[in-house]
Amino acid sequence: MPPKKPDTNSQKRGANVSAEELLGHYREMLMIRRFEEKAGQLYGMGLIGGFCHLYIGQEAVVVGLEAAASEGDKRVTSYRDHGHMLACGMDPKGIMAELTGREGGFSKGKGGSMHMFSKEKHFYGGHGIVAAQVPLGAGLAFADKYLGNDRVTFAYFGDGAANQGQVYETYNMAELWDLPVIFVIENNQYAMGTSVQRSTKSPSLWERGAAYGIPGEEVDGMDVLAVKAAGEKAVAHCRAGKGPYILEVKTYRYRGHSMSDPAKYRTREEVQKMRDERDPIEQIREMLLTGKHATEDDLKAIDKDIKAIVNEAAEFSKESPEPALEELWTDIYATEAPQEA
Ligand SMILES: Cc1ncc(C[n+]2csc(CCOP(=O)(O)OP(=O)(O)O)c2C)c(N)n1
Ligand SMILES: [Mg+2]
Repeated sequence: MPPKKPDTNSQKRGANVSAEELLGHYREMLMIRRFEEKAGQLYGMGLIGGFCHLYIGQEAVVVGLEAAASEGDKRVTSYRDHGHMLACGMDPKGIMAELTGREGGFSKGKGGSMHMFSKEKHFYGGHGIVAAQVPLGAGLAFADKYLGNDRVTFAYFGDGAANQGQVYETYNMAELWDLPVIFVIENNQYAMGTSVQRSTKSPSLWERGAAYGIPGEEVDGMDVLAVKAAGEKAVAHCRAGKGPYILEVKTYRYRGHSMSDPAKYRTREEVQKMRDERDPIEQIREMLLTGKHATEDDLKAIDKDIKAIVNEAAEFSKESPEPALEELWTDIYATEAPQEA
């Protein structure tokens, strides 16, 4: 189904973009959506335990920014992390198996949805403590500055996290030391059940950087091309040694905060309106079809391929064994078992 009211600005922007690029964004965003839908199903079947925060609706944020990143750039985010991992190229099998707590998962089944890492892909988590990843992101950028390379770190956090004190301590140091870090505020308008309007009287979150001398801007987070363009600008700023940059990306989460969410803080109509009018995947689909870059059948074939990859990941996540009991004593700071009293 095409969006009921196609976004004319983004359609215009898409006119100059190659079919290859549009198809790439389409495929990556659809991969995240199908993966998250499957994760939701596995959770419902009792195969995933603990917390699980889905990224459905926010796909354009991470896909747009990854398109602006280069090999060696780093990323760190919150617990709503599955999309970030898929977009930076981590294997869907390893992510799904971590969700089901299996040996084949990125944290050997011991971290779960919120705590996964990949040194190879420069993905530094996956953090359950709201805003804790923000100073960590500045630390990663500090390491790169110290080493004298031109790497950039993307530190993602939410609108709720943006009210945490440690964010502002980090802004101060990052600007003082000209650290190459892009602070990405994924403003999905809610922190659990609290809307931005209920949590702050200064709702323009990126403007808070001005107090520390950090430039930034607001970005339409439902438009992958707009996100990519803003990401390129921010990356150029950081790589030129000019210090940090803030992107407040306006987005929307379609599902509940976590898997149990009474959803009393917004109406169904509000969610439906966003899906109908602003969906990031539908916008690209529309560009592909109207620009005659792809047919309905081509897009169906892409969906089929993606579903096959996701199903394979789900099978792997069921077949991979649970970690052995001895694994309780590995990958931790203290390695000695507690003594009998
Ligand atoms: C320090 C801390 N306080 C509270 C919580 C509980 N908590 C988990 S998620 C969340 C809301 C965060 O919202 P936001 O930053 O907007 O991110 P989103 O979930 O929308 O991606 C809260 C309060 C926590 N995990 N850590
Ligand atoms: Mg939020």
